[in-house]
Amino acid sequence: MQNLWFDPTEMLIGGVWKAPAGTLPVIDPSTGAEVAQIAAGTAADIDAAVIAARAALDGDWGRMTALERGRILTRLGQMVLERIDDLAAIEAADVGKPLTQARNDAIALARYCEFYGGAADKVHGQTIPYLDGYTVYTLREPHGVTGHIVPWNYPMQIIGRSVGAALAMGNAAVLKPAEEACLTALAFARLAADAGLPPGALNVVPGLGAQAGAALTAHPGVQHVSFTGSVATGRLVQAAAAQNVVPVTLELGGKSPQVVFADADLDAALPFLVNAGIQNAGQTCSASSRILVERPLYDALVAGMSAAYGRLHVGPAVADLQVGPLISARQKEIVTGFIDAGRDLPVLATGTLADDLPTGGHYVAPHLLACDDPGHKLAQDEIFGPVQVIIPFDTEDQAVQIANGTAYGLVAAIWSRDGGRQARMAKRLHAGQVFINNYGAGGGVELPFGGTGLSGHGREKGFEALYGFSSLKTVAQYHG
Ligand code: TXE
Repeated sequence: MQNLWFDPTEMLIGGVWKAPAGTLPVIDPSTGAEVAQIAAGTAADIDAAVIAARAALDGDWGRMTALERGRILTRLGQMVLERIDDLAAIEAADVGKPLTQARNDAIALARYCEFYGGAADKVHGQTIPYLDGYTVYTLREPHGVTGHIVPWNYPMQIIGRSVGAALAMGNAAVLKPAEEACLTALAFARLAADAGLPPGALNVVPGLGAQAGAALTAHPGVQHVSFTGSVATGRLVQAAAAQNVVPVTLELGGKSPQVVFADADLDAALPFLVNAGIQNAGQTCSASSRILVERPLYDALVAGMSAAYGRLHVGPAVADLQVGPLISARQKEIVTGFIDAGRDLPVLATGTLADDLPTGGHYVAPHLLACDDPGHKLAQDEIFGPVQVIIPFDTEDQAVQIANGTAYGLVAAIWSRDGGRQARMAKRLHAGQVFINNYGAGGGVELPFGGTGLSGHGREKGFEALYGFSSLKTVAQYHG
């Protein structure tokens, strides 16, 4: 790969770039070709990283004021902005993301650094009126060493929201990126050092989940674990952290519905209905894979979404079409397995695979399916690919029942012109974020994000994340 300002095979531990004992291949999902090698970090590397993080807390990093931490993050955001095109090209080759979408991720990473840079010195404690002779106040303190397990679907955004908030609060971070997506994590760490982040404040150990990941979540020197990924791995992470009795933030994906009522502005809704299903080839935790539509609007909505699907083209990341490849052969197998399991559902429309696709790439055409049965596997399970089902409903109560009728609860949207209905639905839907007449609100870094049910617990993004990455101390001073 060209234009790298770091050695992809190295790990960052305590400010030193170290060669690993072994490496893993980096496969370009657009072609199937090996484009680099990354470290296969071990439990010993994780141990060294945790020790280095603790040393940073006991050293320069731990002594820095909130203002100084904020300045470093703000500077880092600026440096990310200056490297947007390089970061986008690296991400496109590493995870197969179409260039425009990869670029948007780099912009979001910069935005997280700016937001948390600005917020670092704005997290205040309280004074609490109490008994005569006492002064009582609260302090927000860092947890200490924070472990960050990041997936491959939005590496830059998830690093920004998790590591950015942790550093702003004065924690020292150990980051284990996904084995399929380590390059932008390393690129970011290199920029962070150049921005003035002291050695050990951010450590990056690439490696396999079952090895480096498991070692990090079980390490007794880690005081907080932040995990984004599958439900199955989330359970393991929470169980491992429980042994050390440390807090965990879990963001585990979803089966997010958009509920479209007959009075909705369909033309305004259509781009959101489709894009929320196919962005990043559907490999998005907050993807909207269920479209619920009130029956009188069913035919018009199906016609509109089908026409939009007809305009979707799938190709390599560098072709920058609407849809790129899936991350891996394994993910393609999972998604095509779901499409097979939906053989009983009418296919309303599909996207188009570009001509002359590289044979080693992991391409799947987007599928739009009709589904009368809200209990169907495709209407219940997270697919994590470009597949959406349309489910009709007749009443508001039924819409709520279907929308809330999965084990997940990450995001939901309501499309209606009726203000009363908007407010009722927003209260009744099980989700960490509800959007009214939009979906995603542009992904704002300011907006607290997280789930209920199998979608996980804890909140990231916004100021809420700063509370999550800190511990509250109450000080009661008796002075008579
Ligand atoms: O996830 P894993 P996978 C869902 C999505 C997808 C499925 C499988 O449905 O099809 O999960 O993806 C690390 N201890 N999501 O297998 O295993 C791993 O190295 C500690 C939704 O990639 O959860 C990687 O860094 N860590 C999701 C991270 O966990 C471990 C995003 C995620 O991998 C570990 C990704 C262990 N024992 C997948 N095993 C979302 N919420 O957006 C693995 N890891």
